[in-house]
Amino acid sequence: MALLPILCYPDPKLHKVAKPVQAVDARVHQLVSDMLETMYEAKGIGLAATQVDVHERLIVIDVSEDRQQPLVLINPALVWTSPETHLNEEGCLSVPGIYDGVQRFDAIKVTALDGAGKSRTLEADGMLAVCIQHEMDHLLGKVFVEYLSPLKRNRIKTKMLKAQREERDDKD
Ligand code: K1U
Ligand code: ZN
Repeated sequence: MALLPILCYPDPKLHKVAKPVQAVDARVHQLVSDMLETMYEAKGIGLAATQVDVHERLIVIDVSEDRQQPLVLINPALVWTSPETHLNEEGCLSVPGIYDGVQRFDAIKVTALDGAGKSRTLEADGMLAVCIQHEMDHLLGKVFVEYLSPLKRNRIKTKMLKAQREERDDKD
């Protein structure tokens, strides 16, 4: 197992579009294991492969209270969305310390391969539905701040760059 570095906004690599996973083999099992360890260590409820600079369609999620119910979605596809949407407070491990509202579908249906490569259909609502939509956006190269106004986004970009500069300077 290994902790993977998480890309931070506005890293341009966060905007790469992920390609389908070709085979759920030993390499993918290792990646899933490393991503779960990274997500739990960062206290996140989800993580997309894009965020660890792997541009393949793979996400891990755990929205459970006990943090013992990992969900692995490989090559996820949205097959149904509810007509209703609502505004949700979101955060992102790639944009630390920033939380804002994003409009998401209330309920969704997703098909994907699980960690064993088996085909699954998942119906989700609540936090799970929000998290799946947030992670699937990452696979398309979209970060949640892109739903915000250009003014807010530019402020966030400036704040992130300043924090990254200060972190680099502290290391020197
Ligand atoms: O993709 C990520 O960076 C993970 C992200 C997932 C997410 C959180 C909230 C709404 C949608 C998707 C996080 O886990 S951010 C950290 C976190 O644990 C959290 C933040 C706000 C609300 C709930 C959890
Ligand atoms: Zn995120």
